Amino acid sequence: MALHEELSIRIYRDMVRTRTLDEQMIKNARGGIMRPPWHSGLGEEAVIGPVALLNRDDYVTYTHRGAYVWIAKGMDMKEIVAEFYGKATGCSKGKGGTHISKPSLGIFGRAGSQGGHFVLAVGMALAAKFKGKGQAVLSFFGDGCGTRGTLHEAMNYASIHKLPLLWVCENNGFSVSVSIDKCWAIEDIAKIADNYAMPGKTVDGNDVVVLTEAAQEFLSRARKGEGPSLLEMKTYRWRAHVEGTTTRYMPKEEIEEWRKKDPILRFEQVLINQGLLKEKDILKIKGDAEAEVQEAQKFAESSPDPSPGDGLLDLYSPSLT
Ligand SMILES: Cc1ncc(C[n+]2csc(CCOP(=O)(O)OP(=O)(O)O)c2C)c(N)n1
Repeated sequence: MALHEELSIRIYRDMVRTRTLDEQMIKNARGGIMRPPWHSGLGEEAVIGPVALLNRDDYVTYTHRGAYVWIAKGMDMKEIVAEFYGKATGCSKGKGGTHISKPSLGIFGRAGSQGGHFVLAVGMALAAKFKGKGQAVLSFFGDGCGTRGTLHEAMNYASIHKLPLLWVCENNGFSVSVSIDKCWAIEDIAKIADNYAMPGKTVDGNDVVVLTEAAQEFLSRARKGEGPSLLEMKTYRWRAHVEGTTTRYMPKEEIEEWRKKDPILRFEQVLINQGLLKEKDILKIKGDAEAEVQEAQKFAESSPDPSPGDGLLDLYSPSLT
């Protein structure tokens, strides 16, 4: 299954938009005016591909490098930056911080306890199955949090009940400062799919075309009622676990090697070779992304703080849509 033109350009544009936002958020975190921590996903932009395949009413869970998911699923940058600034105009009215949510787009925040979201994804997939409208769940998880026991119960249950779910392991080689070989006894995490009688595949996580094509196949399987699957994308994070912390455990040569595999530059070359993009289109996309991020930044800075009296509002919602 090849990626069609509209999808390819949309993925490329969203990769550029998110990288531009990520770079701005790194500055914001350094500047000390933004209180919540920033977990950069620079180098992991191929995540955009599978998300770009989702419909508005599909559900998605994200790791703490979630900007790629929020943007590709359709969130407005303004409501994201404003949320990080704790402003009343943020997507959770300034009360969510890093736990970005947008229920109308199938984004329900993030489990602070790593691995907590495995079972929440199963709940979403059960809901999707009961509704019977062909919705699917795309659930990202890091290689570190994949070592939690919740993974077992969630994958086992999802497979027994043939839930419409695609697990994507965003394997960037580290759990904070602990390297993958100290967390997993196997080399390819996708191999665990066999234990749950579901298909599993490991792909080059910096090749957005290969990754998206694999996700396309697994998502269509999920939508047909054939059950869950596991896709492992091998990638690397270019920066520290969280801004402001050390990268001493990351060999400099290793970072350089991975920077050469930049998923955006690689995809850009593919699109140029296919005649889908020209140099001037690329400049325009980058310029537009920069303008969009600056507008979001200004919006967040000039937005009002939430009023203290609103602190106890929105604690319970009878409906998530
Ligand atoms: C249950 C639990 N244990 C530990 C932590 C602290 N913690 C936060 S992020 C993280 C590592 C996550 O690594 P990974 O899942 O690989 O995601 P990545 O940071 O590589 O994107 C840990 C151990 C936590 N939040 N919850």
